Amino acid sequence: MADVLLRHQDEGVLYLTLNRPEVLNAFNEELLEALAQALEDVPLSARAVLVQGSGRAFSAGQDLNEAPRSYRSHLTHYNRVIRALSRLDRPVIAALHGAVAGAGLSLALACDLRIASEDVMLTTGFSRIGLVPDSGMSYTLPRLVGPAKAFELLAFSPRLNAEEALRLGLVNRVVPAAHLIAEAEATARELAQGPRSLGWIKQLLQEPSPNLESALEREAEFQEQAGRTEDHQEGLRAFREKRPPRFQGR
Ligand code: T3D
Repeated sequence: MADVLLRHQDEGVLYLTLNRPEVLNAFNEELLEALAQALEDVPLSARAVLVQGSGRAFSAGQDLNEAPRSYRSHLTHYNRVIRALSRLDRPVIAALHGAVAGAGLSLALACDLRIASEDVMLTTGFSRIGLVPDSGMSYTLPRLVGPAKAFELLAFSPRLNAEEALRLGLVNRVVPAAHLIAEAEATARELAQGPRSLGWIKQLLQEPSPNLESALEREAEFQEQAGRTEDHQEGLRAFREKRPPRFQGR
């Protein structure tokens, strides 16, 4: 039987491919466990992660043929994946094509950057089967589109095309289907050559400060750490020498 999650690393990018194409990469326990483990164990040599789906979709969300006995315990698998994504101190890019539904959309929204192909179809999907959003979507979605739009998207579960998703800010960029992988790879490689401070930038945004005062405090704390990195020194040298920086992620 094929692996439900494919992994390979190249040029500092860890590629994770959801691989249950016969069910549009719907999540079962095996896939969630594999994804959680992969995200918890990203090697230090990987300075960016790219998540994608095999076949004709990114992911159709929970495998509806494997409904859980207890939703609360089942969600521990999803929550492990989302926590690992959020805690990872390196950027994660989602390459989206075809259906991105339910928990598949939750996964995408928990990534740091979303690149979509023109054939993408996004839908929250939960209300269509009488459920509430999970895997962090009640947190991530309103932060991207505002609470009123989030309610609309969650209550009616419309199918959004690439143009609508881009307009709402659910995806960063839309590219022709034939260019999706190349574009996502190029972006991931560029991030993999970025400075150590990307991890702190991610942290500042993933866990937003509750008010201006605490934002100022946290920025000062992270800037202190970033200021001590080799990458900061390299950035300063490159500026003086009028050349692009060569960051090592340290
Ligand atoms: O469990 C919990 O803890 C709760 C968590 C819930 C989180 C969620 O993700 S809730 C939302 C779950 N997802 C959905 O409701 C989406 C269900 N799928 C669809 O509505 C449609 O498949 C799509 C709109 C995504 C795509 O439509 P289309 O026409 O392009 O493809 P299709 O023919 O419907 O699907 C192709 C095959 O994939 C098909 O199998 P078959 O007939 O060829 O043998 C279909 O049954 C299968 N498939 C699609 N989605 C799922 C699935 N099988 C299992 N689970 C799925 N989610």
